[in-house]
Amino acid sequence: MSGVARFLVAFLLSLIPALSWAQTAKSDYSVLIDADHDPATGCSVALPTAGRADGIERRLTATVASAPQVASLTLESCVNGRFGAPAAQPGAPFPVGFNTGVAGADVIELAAPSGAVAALGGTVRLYFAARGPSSDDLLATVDGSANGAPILFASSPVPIPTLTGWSLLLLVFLLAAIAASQHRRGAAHALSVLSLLVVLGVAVAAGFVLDGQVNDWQGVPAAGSDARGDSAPETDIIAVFAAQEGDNLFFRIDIANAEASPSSNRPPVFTSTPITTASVGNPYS
Ligand SMILES: [Ca+2]
Ligand SMILES: [Ca+2]
Ligand SMILES: [Ca+2]
Repeated sequence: MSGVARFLVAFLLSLIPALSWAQTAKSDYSVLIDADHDPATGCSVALPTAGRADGIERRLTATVASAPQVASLTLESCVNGRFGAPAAQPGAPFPVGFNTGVAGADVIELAAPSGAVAALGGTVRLYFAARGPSSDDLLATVDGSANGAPILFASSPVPIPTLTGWSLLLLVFLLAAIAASQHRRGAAHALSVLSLLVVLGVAVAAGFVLDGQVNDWQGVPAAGSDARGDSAPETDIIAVFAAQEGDNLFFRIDIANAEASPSSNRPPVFTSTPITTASVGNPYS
């Protein structure tokens, strides 16, 4: 082999670690949807260490290939026991929220048309999964325990309109007027007004944006929470959220430290050691 050929081979070999790193450094954050709340129908999703979820009809996945961004958002449907080709969802790329979540967790947001996930008005069971190059986590119940209650999400039978501008101001005015008129009528009325205000709070918080910021989640309680420290930080699920706005479903997965992913801290480094070794003798022999 000539010196030039050896040089080229050594150079190509030196690229292998960087290439393999680039291929394995991404992390997937998924909402696993049991659309008919029946574990006997759909696909099984098994994680290397965190367990498995059965009966999954849809899998919505945010892929973080190079933090701080969600590079792609895809929706897969289970057909005859296998997931079909992933369908790209609009919105990506968009930022991961750093330290904007529960207890300073990082935030991954996801969204999909509700009609593509389940029938409006239906109740679905949700699982949340995080999978990185060497770690994973799964939240299957509201508190992460084996015997905990399932995470159920009931979508509204009719799309919830987003209140903006004058319509929102009008609603505020009407509620204020109702509250004033009911003030002297006792606790029951006060409670009904309070319920209306809670609904208003959700309406005000609406206007979801896939940006890693959580102001749009104001007033939306966590759908589930999981132990911290049961996975590597970049795949450690802390809390999860679900909400409906209009014809879309929005999800949020709080991760202990998504920026701990090697993709955010360690850009590929091309080592020069093999090249030096190959060319030390006589590169022209
Ligand atoms: Ca099912
Ligand atoms: Ca947001
Ligand atoms: Ca966890």
